[in-house]
Amino acid sequence: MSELADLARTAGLEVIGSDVQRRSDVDPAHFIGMGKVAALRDMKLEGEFDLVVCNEDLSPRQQRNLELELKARVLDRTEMILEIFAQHARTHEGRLQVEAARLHHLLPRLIGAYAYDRQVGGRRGGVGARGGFGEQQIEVERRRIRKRIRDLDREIEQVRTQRHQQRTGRRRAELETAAIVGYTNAGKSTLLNVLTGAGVRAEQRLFATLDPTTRKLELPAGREVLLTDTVGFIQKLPTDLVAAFRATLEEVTEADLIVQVLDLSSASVEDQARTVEAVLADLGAAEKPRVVALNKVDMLGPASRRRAIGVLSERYPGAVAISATSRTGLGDLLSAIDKASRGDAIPVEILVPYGSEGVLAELRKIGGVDRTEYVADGTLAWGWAPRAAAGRFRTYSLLELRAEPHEC
Ligand SMILES: Nc1nc2c(ncn2[C@@H]2O[C@H](COP(=O)(O)OP(=O)(O)OP(=O)(O)O)[C@@H](O)[C@H]2O)c(=O)[nH]1
Ligand SMILES: [Mg+2]
Repeated sequence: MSELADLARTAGLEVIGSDVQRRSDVDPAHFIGMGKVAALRDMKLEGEFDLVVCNEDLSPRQQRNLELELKARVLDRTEMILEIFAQHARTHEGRLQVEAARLHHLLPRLIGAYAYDRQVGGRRGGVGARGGFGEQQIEVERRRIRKRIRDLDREIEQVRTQRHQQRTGRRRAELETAAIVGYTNAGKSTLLNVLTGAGVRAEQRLFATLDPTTRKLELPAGREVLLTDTVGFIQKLPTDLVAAFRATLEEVTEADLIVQVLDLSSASVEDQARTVEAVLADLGAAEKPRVVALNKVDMLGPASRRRAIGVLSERYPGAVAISATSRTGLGDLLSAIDKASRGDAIPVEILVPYGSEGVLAELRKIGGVDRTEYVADGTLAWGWAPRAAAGRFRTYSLLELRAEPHEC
């Protein structure tokens, strides 16, 4: 419920109270029991609130009935999240995805919108506004929305293709890719900024980031990887949203490495970790190599810090405690990223003639150089490269026969 309050505030609402009802069954007509409905109606008559947000998803019928009883807007959790996404979407791609998700959600609710507007007159604009339609208009409106959804789907498909091409372009650069994932507000953008100077907006509110940003990250030995910051996860992530954000979420599914950021200062850090785990599994990315960063350690006292690190390290052995804002633990994190992002590395042993030092610099950038030795013909270097890129060094290789295994 406190997360729902945060969501409401992020959407620009003022939260004046919250309540929980324990029931063995959800009321199919109103979601909450009639006693609760009556109590809310009294509060509404006294002008205490003008909007109700429910932390679960409401059926179109429940939503319509509640709106009629309370003569107030009633939003469910999905709509609250969609509203925030709509407010925060900046890019063309983001806007398309949010609009598609909203329309998918709206379609079965058109009757609800109509009923509410007929009874009390529609409040246009602001959070939760749904247009009011005349009876005969509803079918026309439905058809219009279906067509718009089809157009949006087509445009989103184009965006996906473009993103795919960009990623293929990056692959050609043959750098390994890492995606930063985590619960919303965990500090993902702050981490990208502190590691790469990206200058992405990072702030104390939920879903500050919707659009992915990719930057080059230089690891201690000089190798470069591409690091992408993307949209945060949340419990009960609306399925409409996941489907609509497929283009964006492919940044995660196609990354070589996952950098998972956990907010160690949150009382719900374990729940949040479970949520992230579930979303990663949904995306088919749970088995990718992963580095876990336990962020915001600066906010904990020594004892609670030890306790929290202990609990989470059990679940994520090798997790690195960091503070993105105080810049602590970042060296260890980079080493962990370095180790985990070597992909399918194969040894490279080359002789680089003097004057071709660029080859060595390239090996440092996409793989690594462990040792060099100067000899009469040039520089001997021992290191490694991702298998996909190793071919570039073939001309200089002393390992030609070993690097290309033959099938018998
Ligand atoms: N004290 C402290 N605050 C941090 C740290 N890292 C991030 N924050 C703060 O946490 C808030 C959220 O940070 P963001 O980087 O925007 O988080 P995010 O994961 O990108 O969040 P969304 O994009 O909204 O999902 C900001 O106010 C940051 O300043 C940290 O290590 N310590
Ligand atoms: Mg962010």
